[in-house]
Amino acid sequence: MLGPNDPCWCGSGRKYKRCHQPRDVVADFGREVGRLPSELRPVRPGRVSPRRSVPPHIPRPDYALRPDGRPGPRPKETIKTPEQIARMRAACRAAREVLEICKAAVRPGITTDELDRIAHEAYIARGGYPSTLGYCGFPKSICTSVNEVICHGIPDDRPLEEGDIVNIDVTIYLDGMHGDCSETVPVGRIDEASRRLIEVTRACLLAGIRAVRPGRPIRDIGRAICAIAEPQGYGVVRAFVGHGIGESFHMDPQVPHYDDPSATFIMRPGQTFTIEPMINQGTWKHRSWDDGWTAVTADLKRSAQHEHTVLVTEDGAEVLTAAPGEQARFVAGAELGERA
Ligand code: EYL
Ligand code: CO
Repeated sequence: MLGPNDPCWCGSGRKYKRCHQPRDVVADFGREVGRLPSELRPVRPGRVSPRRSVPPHIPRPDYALRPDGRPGPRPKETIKTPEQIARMRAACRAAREVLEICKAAVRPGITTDELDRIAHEAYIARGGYPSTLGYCGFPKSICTSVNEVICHGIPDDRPLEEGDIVNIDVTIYLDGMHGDCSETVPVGRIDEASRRLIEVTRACLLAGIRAVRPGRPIRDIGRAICAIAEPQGYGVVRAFVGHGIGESFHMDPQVPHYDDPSATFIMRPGQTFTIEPMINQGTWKHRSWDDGWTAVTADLKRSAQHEHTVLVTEDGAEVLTAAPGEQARFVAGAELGERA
């Protein structure tokens, strides 16, 4: 428990009483009486339910067989064969199905732990393993990131409230491949600023996908995302990046969502990676909860994220985790009238 004269938790270097304490006192009171609108109340860690089991007939990724949850050596090859791409398509389609099932269950009053249970059963029904379960020790089958939580929120007993926003991040391991996608969705009616945040984040993901083109550096993706977010005053998270994905949950390349001059990796047909911009209403800086997993915005303003797994094609990108009715094939430059 912080005393008034301790340094503030936000890292400003100021005394707590001169910094975030007044706001925290109001927020804690509002939480108790349940009257402050949810956009003014910080999320607090809840109770995490016991680990769910996965039937023995479901094949597991290597890390799920180790006590520390650490993955073994990752493949160096980033270009997938047609046979691997076919298995990626199936895993990504299944991930999308699980995400749609979770989204349909979101309503005021449901706990994020209940969403985790729904997801857990949906993975197993498809013959898949929940990739996050045990990954580096992560305790649950999805990530649920509410309001100012940027990513890696752990499902717990907190009921979702009208006015919240929640990101649900689903990854399945199916037939030897991981497929990864997430969306931030509203809980009931939300305020206009949150609605705009979600919309801008979607535009950022789309801009990132449109920047995928063989022969180009992966830096193009983050540059395109920043060009949408920053002029409108939003912060683009730097600490968490998209990642190559396939037989490994996490492999080369890294996919920054900001304009990173060191992101010189050249995109080639057959590569698969995630694009998963995290966009903040305020600062791009983050803090971590004591649980060691949950990342929140340093100013406690809200954060949204949308994530797809994409395949680099001969002329652009294929979105492997596209929702039903969502555009899946992108030809780079086509919207500019260029030749493919
Ligand atoms: C587990 C491991 C630190 C996730 C993703 C959960 C969290 C924090 C270490 C990637 C890597 C989700 O869904 C993901 N990317 O889109 N690790 C992940 N963990 C974890
Ligand atoms: Co993910």
